[in-house]
Amino acid sequence: MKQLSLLAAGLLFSVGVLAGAADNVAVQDPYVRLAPPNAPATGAFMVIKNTGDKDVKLVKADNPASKVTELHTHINDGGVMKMRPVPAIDIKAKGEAVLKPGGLHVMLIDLKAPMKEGEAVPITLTFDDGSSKTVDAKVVRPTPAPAMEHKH
Ligand SMILES: [Cu+2]
Repeated sequence: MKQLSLLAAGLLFSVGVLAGAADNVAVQDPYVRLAPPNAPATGAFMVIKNTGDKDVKLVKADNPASKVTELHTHINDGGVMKMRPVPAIDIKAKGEAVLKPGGLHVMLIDLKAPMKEGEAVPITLTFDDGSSKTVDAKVVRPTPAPAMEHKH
């Protein structure tokens, strides 16, 4: 009986270790930008909140809709916005990382099939302790930028 409860405790412990950082991470409003027809790539955006007291790094993203998935950011290179892969995205303890157009994003490269508005793409996020979380990102048609207001 004693051995059994020790075994049970051991199992509980390993489950806790496996869950890890992902347990303290909440993802809000994940979405994928609907790519124009025949576009080879698109971006996924979301807010990743870390409710734990340890900093977490997002080190990898994966999804079944594209052949390659990368973590990207935008940099201003002499006035031109360019995308660059980043090795990780930091989510500070009790903080959040905002993935949004023009900033950090998950890049879906080499799409296997055209996406449809409203369908969900499961995106698996892997953190630096090896734990992971999968979120369903809805495919959303990008809203056109608001028209500039002219004042005279
Ligand atoms: Cu990108």
